[in-house]
Amino acid sequence: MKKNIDLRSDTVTKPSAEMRKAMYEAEVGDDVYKEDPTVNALEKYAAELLGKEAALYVPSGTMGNQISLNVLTSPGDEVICEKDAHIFQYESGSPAALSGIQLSLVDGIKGVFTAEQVEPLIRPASAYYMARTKVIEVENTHNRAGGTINPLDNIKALSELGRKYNLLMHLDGARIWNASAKTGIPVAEYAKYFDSISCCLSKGLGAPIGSIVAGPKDFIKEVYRIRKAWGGGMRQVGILAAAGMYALKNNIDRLKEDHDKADNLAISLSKIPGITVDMECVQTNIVMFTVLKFSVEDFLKKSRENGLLLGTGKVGVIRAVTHMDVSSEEIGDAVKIVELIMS
Ligand code: TLP
Repeated sequence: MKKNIDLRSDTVTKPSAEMRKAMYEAEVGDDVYKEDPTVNALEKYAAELLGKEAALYVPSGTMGNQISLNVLTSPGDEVICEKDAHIFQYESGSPAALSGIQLSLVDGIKGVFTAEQVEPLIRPASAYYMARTKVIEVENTHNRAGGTINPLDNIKALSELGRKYNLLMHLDGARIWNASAKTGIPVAEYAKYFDSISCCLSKGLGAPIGSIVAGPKDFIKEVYRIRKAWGGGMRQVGILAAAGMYALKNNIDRLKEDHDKADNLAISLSKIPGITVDMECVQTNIVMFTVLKFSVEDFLKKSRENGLLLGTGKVGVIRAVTHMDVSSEEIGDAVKIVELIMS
């Protein structure tokens, strides 16, 4: 049977033979006692890569974001983020449920909002009857906007504003590696403007699980405490951290290939009558498109019947994500399937 072409997400990648070998050979210990040498090495390596004092391995990007927000805020505080931010759209209402905080949404353009937009949203410190503005959150690359990159100058301006008003900065850098691979700007340069950063090993980097939270030592100490409180203390988890280390050492540079595949896919799809692609948003490994002839559900069903798995973005939008387990040839086949459905 022909294998499906799976473009639902870059999370669908499976560990390669080399990654599995690293996992098999990993030295392990009880990480709750901080005795897992492989986890310790991963955290040290990731902290250095991100230019932060310390880092902690957590099971998922959602946990990384939510623990970070929990540590940075107190109940009743407010976090400013983009209206399509993952923490708002796709994290099960956790800011309210787990930390008692509310989100203030900014209408970004292609996922990017500016300091000028944020400043009027910052609540006056004297207004005791209002939520207290505490954090500005930035997602880079921005998933729901289509993998768009937040320009470094814009991030600098946001962080200057944050400093002016005593706000903290959190980066959802689930795909910061993609931003860095595309712009050539080191991840540490992006991370420099943030107090905390969460970034994923299990998206384009191809590890089966895991994210990294990084920041100052005292912040990470608290992250460690909350991770345990939320049931995220793990034991001989070096077996998984080895995959994360392999991913960081071997799979960052190759992300450019995923970006090229996304470019090719977007260009080909945009030539198919009845399909619209916002080409300006195709900056990394995500392609968002709309179809005229079918509802999203019908289109997804038809593509699945033809061996092509796609996902969704914003309402009415179809999402295709390129990754290491899909070849250029398969991207060509995916285009043929869409042509067939639309003909
Ligand atoms: N994104 C997933 C889905 O949740 C949509 C995907 O397939 O893209 N931040 C960003 C920007 C993300 O895109 C994701 C995952 C996360 C955080 C959460 O990571 P996990 O899935 O590890 O909790």
